[in-house]
Amino acid sequence: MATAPRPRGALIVFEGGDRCGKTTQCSKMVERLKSQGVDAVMWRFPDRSTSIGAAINAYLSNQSQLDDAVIHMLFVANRLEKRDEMLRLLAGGTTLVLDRYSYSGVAYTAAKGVPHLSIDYCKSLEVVLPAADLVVHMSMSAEATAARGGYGEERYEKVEFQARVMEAFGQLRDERWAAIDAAGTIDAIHEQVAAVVEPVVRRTLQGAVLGR
Ligand code: T5A
Ligand code: NA
Repeated sequence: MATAPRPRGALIVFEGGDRCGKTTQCSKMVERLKSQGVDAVMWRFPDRSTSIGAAINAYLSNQSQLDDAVIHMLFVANRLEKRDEMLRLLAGGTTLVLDRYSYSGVAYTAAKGVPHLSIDYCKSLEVVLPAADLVVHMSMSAEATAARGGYGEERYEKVEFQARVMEAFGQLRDERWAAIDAAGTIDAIHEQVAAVVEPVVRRTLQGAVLGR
């Protein structure tokens, strides 16, 4: 007798401005899911470990200059180079928790205000990537994140630019979006995050099929 196919894993995406606590919350959420027996892994975008990621890292740390369209394409390519593995993991039942994804790609470039890199154009480049089941948007004012440790070391960590990024994120809100106030304590935020993530993970593991 054939065994039933394994349900797919969920694609959970954390988004927000620089230093708002995404990595902290992603790690805690993945640990919590694993402790519940969920097969879950965390990835970060940009993935700085690939050759495209190294070029992105040089740009972000101000060691290189690149045309706005070129760095945009590198961020897109950095997701595309992980597409097949993402699809394979999701189809195999692994839940993927991503520290940034397409929404960052669109919001940060759109915040630059370059006419030929509009929100709609940027969104159009993301459609071949797997769609998120849930976007956890960690919202915090640019001024508050600027007070966090290590702020200001990378290219986009400037209060005025971050404020434009927040505005762009606001325009990307869709039905998969959950906004979390990122200004509380790490544990309090974690409980709010778990309350939105766990139902989506459960529902997905209960039998949804893989979208585009
Ligand atoms: N980008 C990214 C694009 O332009 N296009 C794209 O397509 C993509 C994918 C790098 C940059 O690239 C841009 C966006 C970014 O500018 P990144 O490596 O994710 O992206 O950089 P950051 O978002 O800046 O990542 P950080 O690691 O700096 O910030 P996190 O992950 O938001 O925050 P975290 O958890 O590391 O915490 C930052 C600090 O705050 C403390 C932590 O201990 C740490 O010191 N902290 C708290 N302090 C008080 N209260 C809390 N609740 C706290 N939570 C964490
Ligand atoms: Na991070």
